[in-house]
Amino acid sequence: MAEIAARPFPFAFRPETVALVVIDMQRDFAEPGGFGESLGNDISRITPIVPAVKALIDGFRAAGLPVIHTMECHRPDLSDCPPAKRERGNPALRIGDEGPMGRILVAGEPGTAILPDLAPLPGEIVIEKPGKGAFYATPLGEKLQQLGIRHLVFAGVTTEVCVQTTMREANDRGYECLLAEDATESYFPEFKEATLAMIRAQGAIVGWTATAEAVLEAIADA
Ligand code: TIU
Repeated sequence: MAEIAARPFPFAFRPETVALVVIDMQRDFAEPGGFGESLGNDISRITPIVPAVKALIDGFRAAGLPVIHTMECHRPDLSDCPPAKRERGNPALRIGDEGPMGRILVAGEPGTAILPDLAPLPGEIVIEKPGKGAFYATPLGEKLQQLGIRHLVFAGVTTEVCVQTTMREANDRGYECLLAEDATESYFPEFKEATLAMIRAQGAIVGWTATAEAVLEAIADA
């Protein structure tokens, strides 16, 4: 077993059963005129994590380990978008509305694309997801089973929404989950800190947290 220096205690994993899951590093959450800004958020908080996310992606690729990308988006006819999700709150632009980067959170539009520095390589798994969790209404579970994956390292945005939801889904499905602390971000710094704390509380009730550097050291040694 290899080990990542993590909190609340070291994260043991087998190199042949670990994958990186990069959650929703899309223009819609990081650039002006996208979904994140339409909800009233300070989107400038997101791009500073790109170098750490990129370092993780590069490290997993260099080690020959799977990199899985997710994208929150909906079909053009919005048949997979519950009205409750579209009607929630008082956003400047709703899901499916035409914005400066195309239709908000609609698959195939410029705004839903993954940030260019973090773009998937041909052959990497890309999961389009209609919900906050990446297992709900997607083939992610089957893909992980096919690959024999048991340990998941998470990065991406936002910490307390899509990342935490997916980690909880994964935890309930029996995966050992670790979140890279400096490769995830929230629009609310206090929510990020609270999420990291609640994940590792109670003896890693949801999972572990560690720096991207600690993950990369362990991957390189494994
Ligand atoms: N609003 C917010 O914080 N997040 C989302 O809507 N989606 C993701 O976290 N990807």
